[in-house]
Amino acid sequence: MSDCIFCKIANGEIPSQFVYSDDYVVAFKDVNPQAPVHVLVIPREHIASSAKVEDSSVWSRLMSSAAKIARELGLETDGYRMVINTGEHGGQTVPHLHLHLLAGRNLGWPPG
Ligand code: DGP
Repeated sequence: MSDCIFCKIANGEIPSQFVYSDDYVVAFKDVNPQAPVHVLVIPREHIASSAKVEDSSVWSRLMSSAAKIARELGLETDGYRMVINTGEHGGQTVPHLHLHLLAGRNLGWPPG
């Protein structure tokens, strides 16, 4: 989508610190990190939110890429969290499906 900030990051129109990229998925550092490690994993395809996913392969690509990035960043021992905010009550602010990969400190539960 032409006015979507994450589409622009995925296609290189807006610079970002990429940590992973393949034909379907892009991962980059969050501009406003909430933990020492805060990576966003997104599909290249514009999908507005988790509620709009129709093809289950989107999930397998997103989740397996996030787990692979966590392995590559050495996060398995201490652990990490994957979060997908959806809609207003879920705290979603960017309307392009994204998975937050958070690590590097003890993360509180329940979320605020
Ligand atoms: P959410 O609230 O779940 O929709 O998360 C959106 C995240 O996107 C938020 O943590 C900040 C991040 N973000 C927003 N704009 C940009 C940007 O231009 N670049 C990067 N790297 N991250 C962004």
